[in-house]
Amino acid sequence: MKLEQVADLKELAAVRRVGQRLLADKSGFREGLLFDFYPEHTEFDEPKLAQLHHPSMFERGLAETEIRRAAHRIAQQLLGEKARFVSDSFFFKPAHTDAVTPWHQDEAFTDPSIEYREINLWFPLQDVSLVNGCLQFIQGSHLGPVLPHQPIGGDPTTHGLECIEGFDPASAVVCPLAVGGCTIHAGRTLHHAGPNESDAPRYAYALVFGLPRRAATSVRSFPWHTDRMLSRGKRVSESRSRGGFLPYLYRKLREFDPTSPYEWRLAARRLAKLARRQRGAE
Ligand SMILES: O=C(O)CCC(=O)C(=O)O
Repeated sequence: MKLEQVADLKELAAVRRVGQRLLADKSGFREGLLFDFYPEHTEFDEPKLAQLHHPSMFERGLAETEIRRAAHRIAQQLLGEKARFVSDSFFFKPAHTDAVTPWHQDEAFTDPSIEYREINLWFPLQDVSLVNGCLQFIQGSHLGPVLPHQPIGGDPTTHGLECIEGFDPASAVVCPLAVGGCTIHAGRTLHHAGPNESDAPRYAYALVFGLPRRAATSVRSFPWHTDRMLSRGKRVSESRSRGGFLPYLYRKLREFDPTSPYEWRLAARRLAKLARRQRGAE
């Protein structure tokens, strides 16, 4: 789905400046929240497709934008009154890159035992077209299952996932969009973006909203999560043991919905896992 003219252009320009600054400062790198979809260079100097997850943890002003309020209202119209903010992300694709955003379903990155009922509102921070990598979608894919994925190119050190079968890329719906608009996709919507062949970097700001999580109704396995060797994962654990645990806890508490018994079960499961890890470390 695509909506035109939903966000104020001045505010989007300010959001873009925040994104540029955070990326230039490599904010979130030490915490594992800034990473490249493609294999990383040690210093993160030339990312091909960078994602900064939870930028509003670093720039609190992002939590107070009219864009976020408007996105929340749209999410409530689509999912119901209980829709809550889940996360935000900046995406950065440099100029003249042949790196694509591979075909993927966002749900492929998640825990298969949990049913996520989420939507992603993706705001380009400049006009986007096929030339600089607008999003493309496979119509109706949100109604199907999570399809088989693998780390990009089968390389276990790669953070990005690519869908490897079960769809026809030739049937893609291309979504060029003027700045001010957004596309909306669900957790299982197959999506992709081509290379950025333009002279300017391509920035996007994505906001995810969701209903409280539930137990998946069928037994699923996402084998592409096994045997990964992610530099990001290492940075996450190092940062948590260095004191980054408190911001992590704060974020989790904000996401937590106390009215949902399943969210309590998930919290207990996570605490037990942390305790096991702590005992292992002693
Ligand atoms: O901006 C991009 O190229 C990727 C965006 C994306 O995959 C997402 O927001 O789920």
